[in-house]
Amino acid sequence: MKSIKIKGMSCQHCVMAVTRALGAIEGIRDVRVDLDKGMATYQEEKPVPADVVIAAIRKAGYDVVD
Ligand SMILES: [Cu+2]
Repeated sequence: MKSIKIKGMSCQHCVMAVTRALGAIEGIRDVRVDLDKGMATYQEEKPVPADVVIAAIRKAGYDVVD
Protein backbone atom coordinates (compact mmCIF):
# COMPACT_ATOMS: atom_id res chain seq x y z
CA MET A 1 0.00 0.00 0.00
CA LYS A 2 1.20 3.48 -0.87
CA SER A 3 0.40 6.60 1.07
CA ILE A 4 0.73 10.26 0.32
CA LYS A 5 0.23 13.38 2.42
CA ILE A 6 -2.11 15.94 0.91
CA LYS A 7 -2.39 19.59 1.78
CA GLY A 8 -5.51 21.71 1.43
CA MET A 9 -8.38 19.30 2.05
CA SER A 10 -11.05 20.75 4.32
CA CYS A 11 -14.28 18.83 3.80
CA GLN A 12 -15.91 15.76 2.29
CA HIS A 13 -16.05 17.47 -1.08
CA CYS A 14 -12.26 17.62 -1.06
CA VAL A 15 -12.10 13.96 -0.06
CA MET A 16 -14.32 13.05 -3.00
CA ALA A 17 -12.32 15.18 -5.42
CA VAL A 18 -9.02 13.60 -4.38
CA THR A 19 -10.52 10.10 -4.33
CA ARG A 20 -11.83 10.60 -7.85
CA ALA A 21 -8.59 12.12 -9.13
CA LEU A 22 -6.49 9.23 -7.82
CA GLY A 23 -9.02 6.60 -8.85
CA ALA A 24 -8.89 7.89 -12.42
CA ILE A 25 -5.19 7.03 -12.73
CA GLU A 26 -4.59 3.78 -14.57
CA GLY A 27 -3.06 1.20 -12.26
CA ILE A 28 -4.36 2.70 -9.02
CA ARG A 29 -7.18 1.13 -7.05
CA ASP A 30 -8.63 1.00 -3.53
CA VAL A 31 -8.16 4.72 -2.92
CA ARG A 32 -8.92 5.82 0.63
CA VAL A 33 -8.65 9.41 1.72
CA ASP A 34 -8.47 10.36 5.40
CA LEU A 35 -9.55 13.94 5.92
CA ASP A 36 -8.34 14.22 9.54
CA LYS A 37 -4.87 12.93 8.73
CA GLY A 38 -4.71 14.64 5.35
CA MET A 39 -3.61 11.35 3.85
CA ALA A 40 -4.50 9.23 0.88
CA THR A 41 -3.68 5.55 0.60
CA TYR A 42 -3.99 3.34 -2.44
CA GLN A 43 -2.89 0.11 -4.04
CA GLU A 44 -0.95 -0.13 -7.25
CA GLU A 45 -1.90 -2.80 -9.76
CA LYS A 46 1.24 -1.80 -11.62
CA PRO A 47 3.97 0.74 -10.79
CA VAL A 48 2.68 4.30 -11.07
CA PRO A 49 5.32 7.06 -11.02
CA ALA A 50 5.00 9.41 -8.05
CA ASP A 51 4.94 12.45 -10.34
CA VAL A 52 1.79 11.11 -12.04
CA VAL A 53 0.08 10.86 -8.66
CA ILE A 54 1.28 14.30 -7.60
CA ALA A 55 0.18 15.87 -10.89
CA ALA A 56 -3.32 14.41 -10.50
CA ILE A 57 -3.63 15.80 -6.98
CA ARG A 58 -2.42 19.23 -8.06
CA LYS A 59 -4.77 19.22 -11.03
CA ALA A 60 -7.64 18.55 -8.61
CA GLY A 61 -6.64 21.70 -6.73
CA TYR A 62 -4.64 20.30 -3.79
CA ASP A 63 -0.99 19.92 -3.01
CA VAL A 64 1.30 17.19 -1.77
CA VAL A 65 3.38 17.44 1.39
CA ASP A 66 6.86 15.95 1.03
CU1 LIG B 1 -13.66 20.59 0.64
